[in-house]
Parts: sequence; structure tokens; C-alpha cells
Amino acid sequence: MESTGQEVLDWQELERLGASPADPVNGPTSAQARLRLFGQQEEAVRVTLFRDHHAWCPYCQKVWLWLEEKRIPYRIRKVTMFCYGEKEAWFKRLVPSGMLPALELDGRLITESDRILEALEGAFGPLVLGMNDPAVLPLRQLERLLFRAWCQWLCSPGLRPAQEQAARAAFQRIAGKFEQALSQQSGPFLLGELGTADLVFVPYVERMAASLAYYKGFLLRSEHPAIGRWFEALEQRPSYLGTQSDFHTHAHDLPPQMGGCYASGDANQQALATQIDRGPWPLGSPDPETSQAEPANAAAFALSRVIKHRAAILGRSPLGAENFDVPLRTALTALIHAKPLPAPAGSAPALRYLRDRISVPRDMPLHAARRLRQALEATASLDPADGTAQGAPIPVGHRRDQDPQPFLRAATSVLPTA
Ligand SMILES: N[C@@H](CCC(=O)N[C@@H](CS)C(=O)NCC(=O)O)C(=O)O
Repeated sequence: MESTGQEVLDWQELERLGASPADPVNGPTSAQARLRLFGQQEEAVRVTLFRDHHAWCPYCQKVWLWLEEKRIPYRIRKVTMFCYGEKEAWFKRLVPSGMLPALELDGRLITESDRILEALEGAFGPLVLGMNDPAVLPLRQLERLLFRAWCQWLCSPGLRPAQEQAARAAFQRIAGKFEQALSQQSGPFLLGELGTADLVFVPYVERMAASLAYYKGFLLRSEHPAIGRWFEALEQRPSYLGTQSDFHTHAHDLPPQMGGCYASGDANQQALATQIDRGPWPLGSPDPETSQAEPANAAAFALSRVIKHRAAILGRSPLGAENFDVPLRTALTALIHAKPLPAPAGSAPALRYLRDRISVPRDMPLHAARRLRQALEATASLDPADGTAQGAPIPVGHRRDQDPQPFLRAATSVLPTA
């Protein structure tokens, strides 16, 4: 069945159906913001956060969350990580190692996320209890123990089944200690209210939940219910929702950052990894990725994000910009009408290439990304030439397929509204 083109909306019609984003400066936390004021004047800004373009760096997420929770006005400058492109020369002059995050406070440059948080606490006061409070220090040590147990399970190649079991048990022992620490309070957070101690855990525990699902078939939230309740409480905070990633993004951003992630290879793991890659989403009930219901505008928001970056998306397509225009509009029409439409013959690999490269929260929040991936997948599966054809595999040693440069160039020169 060829797409007739008649039902497929043109760009103007699609533009009318998109959702306008909330105010990035004073609205809820957004990965797209370059300036955050929380209702204050721009003159109040004393802080610049240098973080990575893709919001993949866990140490950046910790500082980002801290600034958002404390509502400190700040500017954001985004930098390329080695694994997905060339580090900006201006940043290498500022920080010769190229390491992120970095932060400027009253003109003073600070690197190392823990030193950054200490400096911020000195200037603005702690978030509940400070980094070096006697109640926080042992929790920071526990986080490092959990991190190490996770790495030993996830990043050790060639584990035999008995070794997999032992690595999993070692991880679960430490995860149990984290659960104990969480259970000592009447509230869901480590020290009552959401504080620095929680933020220290957030980035890697989020990455643990995603990577252990994908590479080990292990569902952290249901295996460790107190951690599940902690995530639920975090997901009540707009600050966390704005920085939160999803299983697909982390499953594929971690390998080059960690030097490899290794699958257990059993049937349960393989089935879950395939579903994380290809849908359908949500992955199960209860949803192992989020406790949040889908917002009403998820599809419209996804649509507006694609429209904003359409020049770069088309330009990066393996089909070439001209040939990908109709397939992309077909998928977007299917997205916004919530009705499947057949892809033009031969476009399935390019539609799935894009499906595999939507990054949360860089491009859009979790639910919007699901809608878009689902529409791309449904459209691809109706390709009359071959509905099963996949795109080029996602590389594991680097992610230069995600180089942000074409998007930055297109955003500044091709689309005046971007
Ligand atoms: N100990 C440092 C670790 C920071 C770190 O490892 N940053 C990584 C990203 S997660 C980095 O910038 N690597 C260079 C790159 O990937 O470009 C901190 O806490 O800030």
C-alpha cells in the first residue's frame, strides 16, 4: 500500500497542531532552558552552569537539580562530551581537561561536582543538610558503594551465570542498605525533606534502573520497593521531571561513558531490551520507568519539538532530506491524529533510525518521547517494501551519530523561529 499523500499533513498544518512550550526562563525545569530566573531579574544571576548538550552527564544532573531545587537564578552553557562530538575550543580554554560539570560563581570557576556543591552551599546555604554534614557523609559513602556494585555487575564482560548471580546479589545487598536508609524516615526521602543527600543518589540510581532493566532484565523499582517509593516522590517534583531521562536513552548513552555495558543474555533480559528499543511502551504495569500518568499534550509537545528541529532532522536522515520529508510528515500525522498511516515504501529504516535517536530529556520529556517513538515505529511497520527493516545500529564505542553541531547550526541559521 503506497501512501497517497492525501492524508499526510503539510508542515503548516502540522505547525498549527503543535503545543507551545512553557516559559523556559521562569516555568518548570526544562532541558532546553539557557537561562533560569525563577521570577527574579537577570541582574540577580551570579551563576553559570556548564553542562553537556545531551543531559547525559550524571554529575551535571546533580548540580542542575540542586540549582533548580534551591531556585537559584543561573545561566546554562552547553558543552559537547568527547563521546558524541568535538569539545568546544572556548571550553577547553576555560577547563583544559574538558571535564563537566563546571560552574562559574561570581566570576570564579569551579570544577568537580562535589566542590561545586560545596561552593554553592557556601554562597546560598545548604539544601536541607550540607554535603559535609555528619548525617550526609555516610550516605555519600553508601552511594559510592552502590555505584561500585552496579559497575561490577553491569560493566564486567563475560560473566558466567553463577557470576551474574553473585554480582546481582552483591548489588542487591547494597541496594537493601539504601532501602534501609530510606525507611528510617517517615517521609520518602533520605533525611525527611528532599535534600542534598537525595540529589547525590539521583543521577546514578536513575541510570541503574535503566541499565539494569536493559542489560540484566532487572526492575529496580519493583525489586526494591522503598527505592520505588523514592522515585515516586521525586516524580512529584517538577525539578526532577525536567531532568529525568528514560530507559532507552540511558541504555544507549551509558556504553561509551562506562567503557561497555554487558547483557546477561537470558530470555527475560532479551525480551525487555527488545521492548525498550522497539516498544510498545509502557513496558509493563506497574510502569517500571515512571509513576507519572501521561500529560494530555504529550503528542502535541513531541510534534512541536520535531518541527523546531526539522531542518536538522531531515538533513541527518539516512534517506536524505528530500526523501525523508514525506515519511517524517507521515509519522507526525500519525502521531497527532493517533491513527496509523503507512510509510512510503522503503522508508522504515530511516523512520527507525530517528526512533532510536530521540533522547530524553534533551529533546522532550519521557511521555512525549514515547508517543513519538510509537508513531515512528507504527509508521515504519506499515512500510509496504519491508515493514521489519531496522535503521543502522546504535554505536556502542562512541555516539558521534548524536553530534549536536548540525542541530545547533540549523537552530541558529535555517529556522528563524528556533
Ligand atoms: N569527579 C568529577 C567527574 C566528572 C566526570 O566524570 N565528567 C564526565 C562526564 S560524566 C566528563 O566530563 N567527561 C569528559 C567528556 O565526556 O567530555 C565530578 O564529580 O565532577
